[in-house]
Amino acid sequence: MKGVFTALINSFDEKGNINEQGLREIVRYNIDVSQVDGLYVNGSTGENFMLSPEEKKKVFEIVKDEAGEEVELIAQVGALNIFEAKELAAYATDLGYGALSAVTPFYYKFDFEEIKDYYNSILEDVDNQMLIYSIPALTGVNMDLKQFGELFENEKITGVKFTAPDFFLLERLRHAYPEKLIFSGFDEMLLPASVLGIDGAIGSTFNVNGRKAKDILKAVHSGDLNEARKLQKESNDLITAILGNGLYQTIKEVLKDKGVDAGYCRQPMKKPNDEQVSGAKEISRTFLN
Ligand code: NGF
Repeated sequence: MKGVFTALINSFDEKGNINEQGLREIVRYNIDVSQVDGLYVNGSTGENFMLSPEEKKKVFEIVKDEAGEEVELIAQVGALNIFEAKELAAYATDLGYGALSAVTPFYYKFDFEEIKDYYNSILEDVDNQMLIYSIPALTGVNMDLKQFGELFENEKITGVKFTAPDFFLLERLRHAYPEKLIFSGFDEMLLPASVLGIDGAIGSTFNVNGRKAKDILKAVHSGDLNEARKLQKESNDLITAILGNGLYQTIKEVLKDKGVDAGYCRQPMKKPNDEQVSGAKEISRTFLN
């Protein structure tokens, strides 16, 4: 469980139904072309929070069936309905997912005891490891070093997907918990995070830019910071262009330009307009040739 993991994009048809063939093609592209080390399935990028429990299970099944043992798989099972989260955790574990992850519970202002109870409950009947999915910008849940430490007391919680620009906390976590896995979640900050000793990264743009992300990690590990800076700058030119054109829509349109049936986003996310489609084609040909 180390290295570059793609936060897997999903494929929906015109009507918003899961496009199985498209999802399989996305998995293949990530393994064969982006050459990532693993896939993070049903995360934010997979439009998880707009799927029904049955659809989430279907996505877990399709991805496992297509990827087999070729790469590591992490199943994001977090849900506000604790029974759903537990059911998904058992389901993904039975399918052979090597790790679970669960977003911190959001919307209601849960206190820390409630958050801790959520993780311990998801894990009580399941024989698998768990990465906490911390993304304060989207959940509003900010945990401090001590609180992470309390969650880590559960031995099944083996790490965190840390999607925050707080490098002070990241360094403190690395120092305090050298045995836990830390994955960074912002692709544009991969270089500074890797200098601080993360074990890997999980990100949306790796669907199309996974090889360069791996090269950034390699450059940092070999001590070649000039090369790492050059690669991060190139990646950030791409990420700036993607964010400016609509994040998920653009990743899907870039994949389509590469011959992958990445489909559309699900409502209420919009379909891309003509300008976004041509913008994505230009991004694909300018940055990803
Ligand atoms: O899309 C977001 C929203 N963040 C992703 C990633 O952290 C999400 C990040 O790659 C994720 O891992 C998941 O799908 O569960 C950004 O898209 C990227 O750094 C561009 O800003 O914050």
